[in-house]
Amino acid sequence: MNSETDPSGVKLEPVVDDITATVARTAAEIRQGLVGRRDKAAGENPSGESQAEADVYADELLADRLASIEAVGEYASEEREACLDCGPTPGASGSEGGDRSSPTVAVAVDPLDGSSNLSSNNAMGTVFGVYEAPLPAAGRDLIAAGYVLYGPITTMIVADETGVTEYELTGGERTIVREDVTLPDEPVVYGFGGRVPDWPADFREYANAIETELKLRYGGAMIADVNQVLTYGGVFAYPGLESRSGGKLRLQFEGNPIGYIVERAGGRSSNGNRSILEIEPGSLHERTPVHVGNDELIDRLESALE
Ligand code: P6P
Repeated sequence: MNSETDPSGVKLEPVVDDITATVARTAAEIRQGLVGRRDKAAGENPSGESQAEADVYADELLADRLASIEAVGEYASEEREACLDCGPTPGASGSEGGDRSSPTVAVAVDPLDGSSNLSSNNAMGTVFGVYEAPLPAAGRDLIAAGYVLYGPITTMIVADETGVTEYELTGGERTIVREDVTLPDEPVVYGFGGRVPDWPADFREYANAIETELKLRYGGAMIADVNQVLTYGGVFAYPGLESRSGGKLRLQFEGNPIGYIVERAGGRSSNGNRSILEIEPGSLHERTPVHVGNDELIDRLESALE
């Protein structure tokens, strides 16, 4: 769809800008709310992982704020079983979606990616994908994606059809610090998840080669590790494992948004044999192997896994 206007004549950018501004404002409250919410919550997320109180808090804030945006028809998160219906079916424009003058979208969120880092006080993030289709949707249905990184400075990366922009967030307001963010040509860092004995032999062979060429940067929060790749060039992977061939990361909430961002920044994404964005989803919380980074490194990965 033309990024300028869709058939109903509405610019897509305002929809995306409204969502990113809402995430930026909410991120300030999420960060402040981390203190005192480091303990485990009572429940588990739909992927069977324990939740921190901060996971639940971040999800409730984001659901409340994003669901109230008129153009948001669905909200889904890693922390809740089903989609929250908050309007007409995503992808509908004015004609199908009631008296709306803009297309409706679905927002998929990982409210606090890497929340296990709360115990060790290391970086974590909030990931979001804006799909112009009902969830679960393929990554090619994304019209924008982004993440907030709770590092020494709170920063935000937003990718849409025009490219990738980095902001610093102060008091929930966005200040552009880098436009047209692209992966540096010369890769420097790598970060691979999972345990080495659990890596399939073909991935281990690839990793052995990469380890002789690049510097290890792995911190246990995808957003922080991918931000290293986006900043210095390199490759991040959470591969399929011997114990679970689908790997650990969720397609809707992690793989698609990060794959979209890295591809918009001139890199590649892969599930091991094709772009993550081409995966036809089966279920909302399905997992996928995730490999993102400089195109030459991903080309080599796909050759190694053939
Ligand atoms: P491991 C965080 O729980 C997460 O979903 C990603 O942010 C991160 O890349 C990965 O899992 C870390 O997994 O097995 O290294 O703890």
